Amino acid sequence: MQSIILRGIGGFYYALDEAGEVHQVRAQRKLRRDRKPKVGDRVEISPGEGEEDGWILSILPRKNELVRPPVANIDVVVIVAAAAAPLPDLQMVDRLMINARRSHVDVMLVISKCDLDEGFAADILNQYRGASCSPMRVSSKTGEGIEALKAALRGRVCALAGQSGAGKSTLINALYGLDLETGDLSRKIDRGKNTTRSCQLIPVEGGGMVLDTPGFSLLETDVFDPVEIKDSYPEFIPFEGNCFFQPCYHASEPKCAVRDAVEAGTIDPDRHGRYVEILQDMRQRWKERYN
Ligand SMILES: Nc1nc2c(ncn2[C@@H]2O[C@H](COP(=O)(O)OP(=O)(O)OP(=O)(O)O)[C@@H](O)[C@H]2O)c(=O)[nH]1
Ligand SMILES: [Mg+2]
Ligand SMILES: [Zn+2]
Repeated sequence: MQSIILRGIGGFYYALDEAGEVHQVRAQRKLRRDRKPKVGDRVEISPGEGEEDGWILSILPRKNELVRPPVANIDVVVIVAAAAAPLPDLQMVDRLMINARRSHVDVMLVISKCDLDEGFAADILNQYRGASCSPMRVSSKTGEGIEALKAALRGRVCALAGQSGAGKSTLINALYGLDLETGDLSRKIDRGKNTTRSCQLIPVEGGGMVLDTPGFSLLETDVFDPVEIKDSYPEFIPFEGNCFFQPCYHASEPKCAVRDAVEAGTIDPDRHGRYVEILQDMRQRWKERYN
């Protein structure tokens, strides 16, 4: 019977079949060894009889998959960053974008809590103006941007990702009238408290699905050849053909058209600055891996 995995907790999975019924199932040993089922996976199951658990027999081919958050078959990753506490880590936002693009998943950037700091929200949106991520601002408190975001996500499978406390679960509640658990920020350090503990896929009106994921406080990019990082920066594309060196890292090479565009203000300097930091970090880790 074909089903989709909504949730996995402590070795159990909850799989929704085509008739709308949810089955508690476990993964067969060979699956656990080869590749673990992920939330969003389409699977073949044999449901259990009565009180018995059923089994996942096989995982159907994946359209795409992400490592962080660990989900499969996603149409779009909605990165949520707050315009107020917790202070957004924009390098983490950039790394999330790189990971998603490398997995061929669309990216959207949503600035949450706009009711708390309009100015900061505008500043962040401006940094991502060329990044092909349809930057949007929302407030789950005032309702600003909620209808527009809902329309943009309609009929798609979307995973919300970002720092703990950014307001992901609150936003899903505002979008779809749900009652997911949300949490305060820790008062001393203005950080989230990791309220959401596991990934959960929720079918919503309009034929789409939304995925709530646990926030993180640290995110590493997968290790890959540093020369490929620039390919996840759409704002570089119009310029990079004119760089003197090919390929060019757009970091410290002379006659770099991308850096010229940064100087001219066409490419955002903060976003480029963080790109160079991520590049240096990746060079280090790439070297460690192959030496
Ligand atoms: N003022 C304001 N507060 C918000 C808004 N959205 C969320 N919050 C608050 O931010 C805090 C964290 O919200 P959550 O939805 O639990 O955050 P989360 O991203 O799901 O966090 P984790 O589950 O830990 O990853 C809560 O106290 C919310 O009430 C908003 O639009 N405006
Ligand atoms: Mg949450
Ligand atoms: Zn260059």
